[in-house]
Amino acid sequence: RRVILSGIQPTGIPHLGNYLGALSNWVKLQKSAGKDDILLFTVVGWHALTLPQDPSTLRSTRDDMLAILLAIGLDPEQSILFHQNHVSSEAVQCVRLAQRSQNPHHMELYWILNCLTPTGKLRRMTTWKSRLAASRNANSEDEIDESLLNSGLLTYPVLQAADILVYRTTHVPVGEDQSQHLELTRDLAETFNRTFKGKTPLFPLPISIDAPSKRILSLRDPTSKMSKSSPDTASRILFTDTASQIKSKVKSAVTDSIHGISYDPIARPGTSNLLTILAACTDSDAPDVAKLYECKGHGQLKDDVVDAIEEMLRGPRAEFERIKREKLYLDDVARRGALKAMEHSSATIQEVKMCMGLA
Ligand code: AQP
Repeated sequence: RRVILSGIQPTGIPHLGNYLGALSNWVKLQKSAGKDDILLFTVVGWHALTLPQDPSTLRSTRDDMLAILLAIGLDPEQSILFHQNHVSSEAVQCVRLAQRSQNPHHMELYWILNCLTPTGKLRRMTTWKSRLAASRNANSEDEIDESLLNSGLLTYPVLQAADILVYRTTHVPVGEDQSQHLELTRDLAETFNRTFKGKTPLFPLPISIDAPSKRILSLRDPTSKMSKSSPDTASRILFTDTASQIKSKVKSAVTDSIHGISYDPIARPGTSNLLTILAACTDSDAPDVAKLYECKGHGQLKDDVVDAIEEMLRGPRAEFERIKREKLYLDDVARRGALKAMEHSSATIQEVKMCMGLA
């Protein structure tokens, strides 16, 4: 039986990169899941706190993110949809009523795993190194000053490991950018199993489900990825963008002045990014799409990219607008999801505590 888990931070409305690189794969996984598979998709509010968040914005973005998961076709009857932080607070209230144990599961396991993680290993994470580099650029000093960064940024890969292991997840759909974190998760699972020997190893070593890697780049700076937190709003297409917003952002996307269209991510990152987007929207391969445009110009390519994105997003966008007004329904989905998730995580936490002498 496969236990599959993935999550998204409620740090803003998801963009085309989140959709093509992650969310659309979750829907495919749901469609192809066997009847014994357990699928868990979570809005990871704890992770969002590694960067400053405005509380009222965070509250509404968390709701929006759940509405988006429903709007794209994730079905709460087939997949467990939940807020990561509910498994440690709101759901506890329900569980208390049901006279079941109360456990802040993700956070408890996070602390336990933190205590098994050498800090040197976390400092070698490429995500940490790029945060350090970004902080150095922002301060334009040669010395890298770690003291400017909060410790959550250093240790959040351990929280990801806890998210995965607390459900004894066996398969994780991750992109290339997350493979180092999954490796850490496997190391921690192995360390735990070795250190606290039970009759059988407590944690499976989760493997990645190869999600076809569709890294979508910024429309303004195609050397960096499209991101929710980039200050330049024209750099990303949001899930909620209207047809005219999509058009103006794609039309102003940075490309190059080379004649004709070809797929060459190194020499032509902007043009190749548009081809990647067009290919992903139409379920084809970017190099194949490029051949169709060999003799065409950037104007034609951009027009077709605009049409393909609008065609793909129109339905889910309308569905999101409808679902987001149904606050009671959203709360109910979140509550039921958290309870179902806790059924799995509470058994893990109890066994972990038994193994460690904490029960
Ligand atoms: N540009 C991208 N192309 C393809 N996939 C992407 N993902 C993110 N950006 C791209 C994938 O989306 C999933 C959820 O991401 P997340 O919100 O949990 O965190 P993130 O990777 O940090 O995404 P953002 O948009 O860059 O958010 P901020 O700016 O808040 O940090 C992940 O599977 C991720 O790989």
